Amino acid sequence: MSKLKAFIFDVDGTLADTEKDGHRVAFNRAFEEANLGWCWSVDEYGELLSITGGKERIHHFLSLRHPKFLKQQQQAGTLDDLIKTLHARKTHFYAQLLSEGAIPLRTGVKRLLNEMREQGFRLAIATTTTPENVTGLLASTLGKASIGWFEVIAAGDIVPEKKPAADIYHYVLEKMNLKPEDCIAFEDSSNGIQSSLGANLKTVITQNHYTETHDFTGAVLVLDHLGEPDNPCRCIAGDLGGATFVSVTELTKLVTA
Ligand code: XBP
Ligand code: MG
Repeated sequence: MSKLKAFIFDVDGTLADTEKDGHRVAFNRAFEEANLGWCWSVDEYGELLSITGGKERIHHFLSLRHPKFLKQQQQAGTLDDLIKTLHARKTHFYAQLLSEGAIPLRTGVKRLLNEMREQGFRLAIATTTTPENVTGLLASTLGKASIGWFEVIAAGDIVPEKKPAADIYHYVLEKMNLKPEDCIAFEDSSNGIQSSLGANLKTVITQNHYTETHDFTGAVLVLDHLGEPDNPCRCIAGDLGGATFVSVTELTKLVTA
């Protein structure tokens, strides 16, 4: 029988609502600084989120909205450098937002992480975002020491293919020498669950503004958030056994069920 040993967390959209008021704003600041005249609205950014990874997202945007500019840059051999430079500035502006405390953790995240740690569970992160975005978020919300709570922080370009590919979860499982049946993954998006299910991980979804219409077939639980004793979560799919917030007790039942 499998025994629950570890929890693996996505970051963007799962630990915190980073996209609309974080990454999107940082991209726009980088575009403005470079005088490019591009500005991603909340809705347009939602569409662009179908592509994970900031550098990949800029490339996708150019192919959709500025194909001529893209071609010129490709022919001049300057495209990769342009995207790299813009992305580095975007990471700088994102770090600034984090340090100002602009991005809080989602409901229930801090409580649940503390409970998992108190009960001796192993923790890891599997994300598409740049490594310093993860450490910056953890430091600004839970304090610098929280970076050490996670045995593995797998992020960004560390694997050949980003989500929806399963590479990042395979990487974490291998590093921690764990079997998928001994873990639960936490995700928020269709790309995220494709990645975690691709690695055979039981997956709990907490939806957000950008992902509430996504297809979460295969998730063991779909919730609006993790909940708190005084702020009940809504169970959209799966069975939380009558509980109004996610706790280790409920998660253990999901694995042994
Ligand atoms: C997150 C992402 C990230 C961020 C930006 O996807 O797609 O690209 O939007 O991060 P997931 P970078 O939550 O599925 O991991 O700009 O650092 O790439
Ligand atoms: Mg996510």
